[in-house]
Parts: sequence; C-alpha cells; structure tokens
Amino acid sequence: MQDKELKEIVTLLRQKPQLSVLTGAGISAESGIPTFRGQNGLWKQFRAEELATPEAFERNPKLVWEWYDWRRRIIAEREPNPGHLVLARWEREFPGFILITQNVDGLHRRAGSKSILELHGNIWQVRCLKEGTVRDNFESPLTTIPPVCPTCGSLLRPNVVWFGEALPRDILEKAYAASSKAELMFVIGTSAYVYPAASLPLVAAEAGAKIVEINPDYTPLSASADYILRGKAGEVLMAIDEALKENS
Ligand code: BJW
Repeated sequence: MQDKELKEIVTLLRQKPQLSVLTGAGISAESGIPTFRGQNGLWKQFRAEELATPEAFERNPKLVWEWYDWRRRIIAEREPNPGHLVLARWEREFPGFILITQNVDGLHRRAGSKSILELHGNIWQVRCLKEGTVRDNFESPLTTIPPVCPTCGSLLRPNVVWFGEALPRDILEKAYAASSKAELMFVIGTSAYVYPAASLPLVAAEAGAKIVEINPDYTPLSASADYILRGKAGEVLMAIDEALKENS
C-alpha cells in the first residue's frame, strides 16, 4: 500500500467531502464473481456480441438465458466482501454519499448500501418483452429457460442494459448530477472501458473533484486520477477505513 497517498486520502475524507463512488465488476471479484474482461473474465469464455446484445437475445434467448442463469447461480452462492461492507458504512458516515455501480449482481444492496444508482440494471429483475413490466425474480436455478411472463406468457428478459441500449435515463441523470457535485470520487474495480459509465469520473474531475482509483491494473482512467491505489478493492478499502478510524 502506498503510504503517502493513503495518508492524503484519509486527510481528504476527514474533511467530510461530498463523496461519490463508481464501482465495477472488480469490487465483486473478491466475493468470487468473475469480472468481464481480463484473465478469467466472462468475455474470455463467451463472446460479448453473442450474449450481451439485444440482437443476441432475439437470435437465441435460450442461450442468453442459460448464461444469465449460470451467473445468477454463482452470485446466489456468494457473499458481499469487505469492500462492499466498507462502502455501506461510508454511506452512513458521509452525508450526501452516492454509490454508482455498473454491477448487476446486487451485492452492494446485500451489504447494506441503500443509496445506489444501478447504471446497468439488476440481474435479479426480469422484464416482460410485451408489457415492459419489471419484476423481481430470485429463482435460482430457473425452472424454465427462457422464462415467460406469468400474466401474458410473453418472453421475459433480464432487466439489464446490453450494448447499444440506452441506460435508464433517470438513473443516468442522477449519476451525472452526483459526479458533477462530487468533491471526491472513488473509482473502484472498473476497466473504465464502457461508456457512458466511464465518462462519469471525467465529469467529476472537470467539475473539480479529486479522483481516487482503486484497481490492481492500469486503466484508461489512471492518467486522469489524482491518487492511484494499486490493489484489491476489499483490502485497499479496509486499509483506508482502518486508517480513517485511527486517532479520529
Ligand atoms: C479489480 C479486482 C479487485 C479485478 N479489486 N479491482 C463512447 C465511446 C465509445 C463507445 C461508446 C460510447 N458511448 C457508447 C458506446 C458504446 C458502448 C461502449 O461503451 N462500448 C465500449 C465497448 C467501447 N456503450 C453502450 O452500448 C452503452 N449504451 C449506450 O451508450 O447507449 C447509447 C444510446 C442512447 C440512446 C438510445 C440508444 C443507445 C451500454 C453499455 C452496457 C454495458 N453492459 C454490460 C453488460 C450488463 C449486463 C450483464 O452484466 O450481463 O455491463 S457490458 C459489461 O461491461 C457490464 C459491465 O457493467 C461493464 C463494465 O465492466 P467493468 O465493470 O468495468 O468490468 P471489467 O471486467 O471490464 O473490469 C474489471 C476491472 O476490475 C479491471 O480493471 C480489473 O483490473 C479490476 N479488478 N479484480 C479491484 N479484487
């Protein structure tokens, strides 16, 4: 851990800044949930364009649902890790704290976070293709693949955002607002590759926020970050949280 950077970040946090956090798949990696890109990433085993696009779903809903059912089963067996838990605590300690996540796994909520903007939807929700209604669905494994709407019998899809689809407008607007007003923004466990999510830290930086990146690897955002903590999200967040509590 980089001691000087850690101390400076703790000093900033003690000033109780307007704090926003953007997370990606890397924060759930320590819970045992595969990330998308990288060595054991989901895209190594499956081609993104075959599974995470509306065209793929139209072509083969059963295949796409099998992939989601497999991921839902992995997630259902896993627990939030110390990284999720620290962020849930920070929500209670920092007034105006906003958590923006690209993750669909629901682990932030399970860790106790409440003020969450889920940019890419939630894997535990389904949407009727005909009626557009959204429902929770925690059945794992699914008994019928592809699942159908209990009221009209039409095909259900996962309530997530695929490539080429617009992000939910109200959520995206809130995420831009939270980024513009942030004084400090943590960007944790994202390759910063997928837009518009990747533009949020740039909006925050442009508006004057200090940016802290937590990631074991270099990302396109690294060049614009004020502080870079190279390491695993859970370990780094625990270290910051412990330092924050010392002599406070
Ligand atoms: C650790 C760690 C540990 C490992 N601790 N860290 C502008 C420029 C260029 C392209 C575009 C643009 N605007 C839009 C586009 C197109 C496209 C896009 O961005 N393409 C890129 C590939 C270039 N964007 C879209 O299509 C978006 N839609 C859109 O813009 O619509 C416009 C529109 C408007 C009006 C009408 C119609 C359209 C939609 C994007 C949807 C993304 N969907 C997915 C799937 C969600 C559902 C599902 O889960 O199945 O979202 S793709 C996938 O990538 C998923 C993720 O949320 C997202 C980001 O991935 P993330 O979280 O960063 O994960 P990884 O795996 O990439 O990175 C993990 C990181 O963790 C790594 O850095 C590791 O080092 C690190 N790590 N262990 C900390 N222990």
